[in-house]
Amino acid sequence: MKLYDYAMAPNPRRVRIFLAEKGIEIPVEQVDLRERQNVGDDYLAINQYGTVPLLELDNGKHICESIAICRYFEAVQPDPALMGSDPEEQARIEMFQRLVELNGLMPAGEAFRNSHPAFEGRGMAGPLTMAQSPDLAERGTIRVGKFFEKLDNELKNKEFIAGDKYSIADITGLVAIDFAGWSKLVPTDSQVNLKAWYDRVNARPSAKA
Ligand SMILES: N[C@@H](CCC(=O)N[C@@H](CS)C(=O)NCC(=O)O)C(=O)O
Repeated sequence: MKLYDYAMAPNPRRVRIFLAEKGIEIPVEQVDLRERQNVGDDYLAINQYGTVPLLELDNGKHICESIAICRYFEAVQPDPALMGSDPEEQARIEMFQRLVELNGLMPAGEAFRNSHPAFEGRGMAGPLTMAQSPDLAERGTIRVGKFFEKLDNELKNKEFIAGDKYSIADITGLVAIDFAGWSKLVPTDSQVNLKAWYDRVNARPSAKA
């Protein structure tokens, strides 16, 4: 088994944090996105989408998509549960994970990819050549601001995003906020619930993964 990773990239970090929380260690191979190794023939042969993370199983098969990879490890090693333990909790955690991914992580990516000079011609992750879109960067920036507002509101009376337990929703939330910071998008001082939650999850040893 091996995880194809890129240490600087946000999505593989979600998997690394998840594994650290579970205390699982597996071999890791770096795919250098700056050198465009992810769109070389060798990598595309195992993942035609040209993205990381990618999990290679012992049977030689592959699983891409961060949450699918996390789902695999949750099934292999249920403790500690990071995706819920009963039907309602599972649905609630999935709901928040998805909300944070769609409204925080993806807009943070839109803002960054569509404005940073290093991503010229790389408006989309993977092998497609796609021009940057300043409109998408602007839209991403606005949406990240709205996301901070909503998350601050959500965290008014809760320790973690999905309730009283740390979960995959917090992992995606932490990674989304750090990624937004690459575009200098940060919570405001008045977003005290969000900031307190951030400090809580960022203080966990897994945040360094
Ligand atoms: N939804 C995918 C997104 C994967 C993704 O976009 N990964 C980025 C790194 S954070 C990537 O591989 N980028 C390749 C590129 O920029 O060409 C997941 O969660 O795994």
